[in-house]
Amino acid sequence: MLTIYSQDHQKRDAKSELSGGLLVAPFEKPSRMDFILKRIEETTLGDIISPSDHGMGPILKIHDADYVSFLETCWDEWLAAGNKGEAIASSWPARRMAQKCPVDIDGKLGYYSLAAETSITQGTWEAARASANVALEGAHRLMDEKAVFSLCRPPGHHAALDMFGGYCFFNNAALSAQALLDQGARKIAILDVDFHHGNGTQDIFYERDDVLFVSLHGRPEDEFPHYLGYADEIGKATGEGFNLNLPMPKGTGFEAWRKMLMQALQVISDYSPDAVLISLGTDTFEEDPISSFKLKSDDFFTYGRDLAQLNLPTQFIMEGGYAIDAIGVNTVNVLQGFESGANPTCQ
Ligand code: FKS
Ligand code: ZN
Repeated sequence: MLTIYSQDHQKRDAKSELSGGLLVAPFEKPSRMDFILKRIEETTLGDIISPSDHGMGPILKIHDADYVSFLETCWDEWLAAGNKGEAIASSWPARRMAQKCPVDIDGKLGYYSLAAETSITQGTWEAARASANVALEGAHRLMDEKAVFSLCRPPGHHAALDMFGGYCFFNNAALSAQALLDQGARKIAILDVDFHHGNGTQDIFYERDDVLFVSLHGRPEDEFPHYLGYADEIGKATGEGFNLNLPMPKGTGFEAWRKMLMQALQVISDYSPDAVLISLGTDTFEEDPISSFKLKSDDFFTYGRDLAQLNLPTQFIMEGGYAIDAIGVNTVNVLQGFESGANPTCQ
């Protein structure tokens, strides 16, 4: 399988994440990519290529222009205001307050974010742009390849039209889905298997029927992003019936998870899309430090093979996964499982 990767992700190297009342070293760190790359090389999964620059056009089809310029200038504005640490939001336009974007950088940070754990730092913009290019290059390559792996970092599925947070800035899966439609696809399915609900992806396509969004995740009663991901969110207007949430309780193991996956695959198959995008987070692993499902390393291979049953052009887009020692094996297991299912003779 072809992998697309840019080392520019390293420019996102935040020092602080607000967690448990402390500023800790971020879980979403550059070395995650090193472990995945090492495993790709060990297993000779296939070539690794760099993306070309797809420009701002595709990004502006998904994200609000003022939000995009906020991301570009945030760090400089934060410094210009005399701040010493990383840019972190600390107030929000909550219920019954005006939903107007302020001029002050503290006000803007809250206006354009959904959570406080994610700081904006020098280099975040460049890394987010590179990650978007990795996704967009994958969409482009899917014209000739049966399957591609966009090794995106920073991740994307929490990012919405005009919001960052949950370590995400641009919604890489949404960018790719839109690019595929613009290349001539009629319908795209996005299957989000990250432990966390892909609130951004859901929100972006909520009123559309040309992108089906299906997500398996920790239920919002228990888990981040807390305020979206319920089973009764089924889409709206033209999009009604094209959003499926499959929330699961803490402690969910592979057997129960796989039953939900089968349901997801049936719905996707009935939709008969031209391609499927997998928002691939491997934070469903039993040892993940911030999640609560119980998948084991072998389970990732098994479900990778299940995904091949769809028999569709497939783009894997990297999202979360924080058990650093196992992230390479778990992630590549999905890809190898997929290949074993796509070519049953080369097991
Ligand atoms: C733990 C609080 C965790 C933030 C969780 C962010 C998850 C990000 C992700 C992505 F794929 F986007 F990277 N709060 N006490 O894994 O969904
Ligand atoms: Zn996650």
